[in-house]
Amino acid sequence: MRIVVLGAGESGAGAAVLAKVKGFDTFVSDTSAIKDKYKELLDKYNIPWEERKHTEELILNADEVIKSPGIPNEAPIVQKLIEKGTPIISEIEFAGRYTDAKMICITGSNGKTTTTSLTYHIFKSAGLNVGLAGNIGKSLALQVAEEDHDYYIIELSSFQLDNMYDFRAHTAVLLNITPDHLDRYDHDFQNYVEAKFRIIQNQTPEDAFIYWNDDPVIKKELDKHGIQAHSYPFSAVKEEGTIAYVEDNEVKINEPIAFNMEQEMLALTGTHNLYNSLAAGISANLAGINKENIRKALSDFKGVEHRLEKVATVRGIGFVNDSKATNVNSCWYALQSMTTKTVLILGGVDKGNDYTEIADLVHQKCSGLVFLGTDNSKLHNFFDILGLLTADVQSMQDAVETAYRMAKKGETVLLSPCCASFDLFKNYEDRGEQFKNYVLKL
Ligand code: UMA
Ligand code: ADP
Repeated sequence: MRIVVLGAGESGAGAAVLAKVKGFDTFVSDTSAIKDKYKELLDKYNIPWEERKHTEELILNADEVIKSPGIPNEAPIVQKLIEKGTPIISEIEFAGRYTDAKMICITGSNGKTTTTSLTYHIFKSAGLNVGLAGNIGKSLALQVAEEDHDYYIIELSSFQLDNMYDFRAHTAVLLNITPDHLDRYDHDFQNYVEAKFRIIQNQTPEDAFIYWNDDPVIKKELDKHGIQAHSYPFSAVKEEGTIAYVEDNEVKINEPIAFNMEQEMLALTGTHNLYNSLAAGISANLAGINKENIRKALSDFKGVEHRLEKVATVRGIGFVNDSKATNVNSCWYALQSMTTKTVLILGGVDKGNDYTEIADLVHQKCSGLVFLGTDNSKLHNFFDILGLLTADVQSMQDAVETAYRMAKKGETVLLSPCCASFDLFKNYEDRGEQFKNYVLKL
């Protein structure tokens, strides 16, 4: 049987290794130059590959194709495969066939990486044999091929969920659904919602479905989807049906084993991180990890870089890096978690943002705004009416120095841009790194 893998990045290279190890006639094709580290991996396993092209004769004869998540269905080669009726699956679907490990899968529009990392931290700290995989940057397939874990904590993007059919998540976590990636879903939000809900397909009554009870989109969809798994809804406060929440400053999880801890002991702050901590805590509770271990890990987690990351305090002014806030909703949560007056640095490539969502919080919490982008006109049009101190900058060095001058002692400078970074930076990591470097030079 011939398996062709499209794309030779993290996902494709891992899938190819697993296919080869399982004895398939395997071929890898990529339209760009393949990175050296993936070439070396493919060569180590004697897997034939091609780069800078998709040769139809070598691809259309596949019995099954594993498509990397970054390749859209509109790609001509994918269209030809669809016409031919060749099964196209994702790397996660393929890897799921070759492991009996318990799969804890996490999706949502915001909070995936944080919740996945935190869940992994709890399992790892409790001494379980656990792997971290998926959209977080590590292919599941390579780990299934080369390692042997009892549990996998897997971050799933909607792109990965798109080509999943028989895969079963033992624990599925759905954090929230807000518009994102609509360019890949015919600009129809419902298509994106359906992709997210694929996380619960094939679940049985022995499985668990953990979700945020207050998400209007999730609530609306629940009835449609015939939930088979046992449900574990959570929310910030006790509500009808919720099994995890905060009451009297205590985090409580009632099922399957009663768990409680002081809210102020949670390492991650802000309402959004309460949700992430609850979702991770329920997943750990379900795996039978004892209360002491869950409490300890929820309180000593170091956080994930570029997500509300405390950088330093310089002459009484705090600096927080939230460069991963590439949409308005994530900036809303960042501002909401601020406990002091804030100078907000925002701007970049606007994906059709509506800033109305953060207007009240900006008005309440901000003492100044620094617009960081090549074109700040939309920001001026929206925020100037608030009459706050504002400044325009086009480099991170200027942004940090300007915000530092604007902020008073006891205030916080927050980088939470609401926008993608590609106008002035390589990516959000580069933006966050530069922010931290210039803060440390103050
Ligand atoms: N390519 C083709 N033919 C095409 C188009 C692209 O061969 O027609 C090739 C590209 O040249 C490239 C490869 O396909 O070499 C790209 O594959 P990819 O974009 O799927 O990237 P991978 O390195 O395989 O990483 C993917 C995920 N990337 C995306 O979904 C865009 C990684 O998520 C994930 O960690 C990895 O699989 C392992 O599971 C990253 C991501 O940015 C973190 N995700 C998006 C996000 O978080 O917003 C969804
Ligand atoms: P993802 O992997 O889904 O992009 P991250 O954990 O990387 O999510 O967080 C992305 C951004 O969203 C960060 O700026 C973070 O502060 C914010 N965020 C984290 N968790 C949530 C949540 N549960 N709801 C809304 N925003 C969140």
